[in-house]
Amino acid sequence: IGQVFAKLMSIFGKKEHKVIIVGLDNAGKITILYQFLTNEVVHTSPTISSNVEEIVLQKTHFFMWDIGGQEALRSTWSMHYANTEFIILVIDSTDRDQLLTAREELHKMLAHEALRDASVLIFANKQDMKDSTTPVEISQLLTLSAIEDHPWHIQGCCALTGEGLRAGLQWIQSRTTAN
Ligand code: G3D
Repeated sequence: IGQVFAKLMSIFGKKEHKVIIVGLDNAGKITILYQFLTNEVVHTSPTISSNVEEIVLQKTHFFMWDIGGQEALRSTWSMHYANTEFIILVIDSTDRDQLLTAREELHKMLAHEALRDASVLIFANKQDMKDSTTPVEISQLLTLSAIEDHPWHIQGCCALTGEGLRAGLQWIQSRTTAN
């Protein structure tokens, strides 16, 4: 059993939880989720809505979708906001052009009443690439310091190897025990 998966279970194993995973297309969401789910049977419900995927792992529900560029689909996202404890935003650190879109989407989500109690973990993914932007710089480009009413944390990672994912989950764990 993978270390990342073991960490995930130690955090989410016992109670009902809800986590939203978002990011632009190609950011690395599925790759991260696979690292979370090593060797575990998962149930995916294919049609909650056309663009939202729900992955259920024991009692934790992960809702995942692509942000950006799909105005018509936006209205379906907020259906999944209620009772969300954590939002995981995945950033492709090699794609600076997309950061502005990610920033707008993040701040828009956080302004939503139904997400008022959610904490935000940002994975600055693809740190293995030599042209990747550092987590510190991404934090500035996303204006994370302007987020005052939600706990947030940014973590560099490489979803291909799993590096950094446990550290991110560690922060989530510190939030679940803080609450
Ligand atoms: P998405 O679910 O957000 O759309 P995916 O993104 O998880 O499908 O990943 C998109 C592509 O990025 C994949 O490449 C995947 O292997 C790659 N990728 C994800 N994480 C990393 C990383 O940390 N480093 C590097 N170098 N690549 C990563 P393909 O070629 O399969 O489309």
